Amino acid sequence: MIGFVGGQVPAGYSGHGKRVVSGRCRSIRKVSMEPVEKIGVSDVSGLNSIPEEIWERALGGSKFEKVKAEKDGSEMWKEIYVYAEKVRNGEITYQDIDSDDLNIRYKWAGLFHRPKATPGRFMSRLKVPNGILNSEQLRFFGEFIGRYGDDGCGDITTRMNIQLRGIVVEDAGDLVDGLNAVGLTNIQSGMDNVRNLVGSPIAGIDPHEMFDTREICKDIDNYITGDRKGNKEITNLPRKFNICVSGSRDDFAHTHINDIGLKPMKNEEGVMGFNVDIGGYFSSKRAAHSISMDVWVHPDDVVAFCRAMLLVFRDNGERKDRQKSRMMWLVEKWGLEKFRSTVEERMGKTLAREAKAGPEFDTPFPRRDVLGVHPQKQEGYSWVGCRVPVGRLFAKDFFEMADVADKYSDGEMRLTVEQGIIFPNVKNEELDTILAEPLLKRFSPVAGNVTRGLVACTGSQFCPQGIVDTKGRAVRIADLLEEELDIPELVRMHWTGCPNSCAQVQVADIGLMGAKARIPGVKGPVDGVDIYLGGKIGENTELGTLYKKGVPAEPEFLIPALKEIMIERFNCTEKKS
Ligand code: SRM
Ligand code: SF4
Repeated sequence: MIGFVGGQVPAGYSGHGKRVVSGRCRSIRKVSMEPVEKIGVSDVSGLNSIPEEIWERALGGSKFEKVKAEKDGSEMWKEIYVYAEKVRNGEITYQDIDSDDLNIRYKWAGLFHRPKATPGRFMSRLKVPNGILNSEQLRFFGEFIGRYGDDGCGDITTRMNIQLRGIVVEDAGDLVDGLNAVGLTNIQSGMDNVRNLVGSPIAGIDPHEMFDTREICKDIDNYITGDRKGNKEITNLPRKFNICVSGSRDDFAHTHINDIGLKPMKNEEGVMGFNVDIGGYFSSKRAAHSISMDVWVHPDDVVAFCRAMLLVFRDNGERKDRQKSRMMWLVEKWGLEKFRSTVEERMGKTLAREAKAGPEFDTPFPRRDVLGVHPQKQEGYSWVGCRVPVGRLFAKDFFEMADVADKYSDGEMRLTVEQGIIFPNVKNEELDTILAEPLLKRFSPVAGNVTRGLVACTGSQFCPQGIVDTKGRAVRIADLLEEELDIPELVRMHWTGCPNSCAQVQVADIGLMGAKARIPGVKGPVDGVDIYLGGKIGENTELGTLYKKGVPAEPEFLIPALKEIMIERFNCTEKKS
């Protein structure tokens, strides 16, 4: 069992993940910035290649637009080194750092200050295109967070990505350099930048694969991050942006909730390319299912297509009201035809219309579960999918995962959007030994029908927007449900700490969104959840909708509410005692 199960949190944190570091984040004085020559990040002097008029428009926009216009976030690619040196030399503390740099612009260098839960410490969000890692990278994570003792940990995110925690200002440059040295980056991973490239977790090994997503995810990511040196062309988008590439009819990548979702389909000539869905997103005010753009894109054109989409969004997206600035709003403002033709113009190419699905698509294709042992398309080999309880990892876990990957998977390990891991390319004759590894007792390929579909966002333990604790609670409630009910089939339960829905409650069978609740006779609000039902994934997607508001999150209230739903809708029965 992991350290925070049962509502507890990792050692070194209080009940709300608060570390014993005193002081509030504040801006005392501006720190002078001498230019420094630093590692492989591109030259960020002067304004980047964003047209001047955008900067002018930005000045009339939201607070965040003003912060971006005052100084582009890409400046932090150098300035994090200056700040680190000054803190190391004792010239300043993190509290002296300009608050817009500390709390906003550091995110362009992949560093998120956690002022509420752990003042002075950062979370770093990486880029792991297609969720594929190697053992050297895993060991680097273990070593890096290991230096923070109980204050360091990591998470697998809902975009098959890694976040590391506990980082202090003086180590920021070491982290960026260290990641680069092992072939990774954390650049442009937060704020108004493109998020991690999601692909198929079983790309290249899947017997039902339509398109191997690995190379194309890497190619798009290389454009976005400028080959890990930073890409100034797209450092000032109106808002965040999500791209994913699906590899099979399972749609493991969730194309229906991304700004760009590429879905494999052969055209009339039998060439495999992509139909494109656009505009899917979640926010606290709106959950939008994507719509078809009615285009088919050849794999060779995918990077140019994504670039054209991003530049059209950059130059035309809403910059005043951040609640209306995701790409879907631009598509709706212009209408699909104008949107499509503007993208084609920017690309310098007319795109083919959407390819029609052949008769083979008439037979239903139930979405598969990647957890467990599955034969690969390569004869004699299998992948082993393991659950990591709510994605939380510690230094020891990273080292052990690296060892198992080296021993059985030629050093490779993959991540899933359900916050799990996959060891690919395991020889069938070695399955018994891998399954006997101590790591696989902790991160088991076999799990109960709630536990194996359990997803939880960061929640209030670290996230400044979190209304409730999620990860600890999710594990505890899942355990209780499995103790009390016979659950005949997978029930995908997602916990998200606030209405931003980072853990995608609208995708789940049962979604629990942090909210305040009332208990009759108890003064003041208590931690609670809004319950969502009806998310469908795979080939025929639907977004779940609100079913019940404000259920108190304590087991005595939540367990009966969930049991009622599971008995009525998921064929569950009470266990006989
Ligand atoms: Fe998210 C903001 C964590 C996936 C929608 N998200 C945040 C912040 C940065 C909030 C903050 O102030 O710090 C959270 C960092 C907390 C922390 O310390 O970890 C945060 N989001 C996460 C992660 C780590 C949840 C997880 O535990 O897995 C996921 C990281 C993915 C990655 O690797 O990049 C994560 N966030 C998502 C997703 C799911 C997805 O992409 O499939 C969504 C909904 C889909 C979408 O974006 O359309 C999502 N996060 C948001 C939003 C609402 C966006 C909007 O348009 O309003 C915010 C708030 C914002 O951006 O203003 C947000
Ligand atoms: Fe934080 Fe809310 Fe996202 Fe959870 S859903 S990580 S609480 S912003």
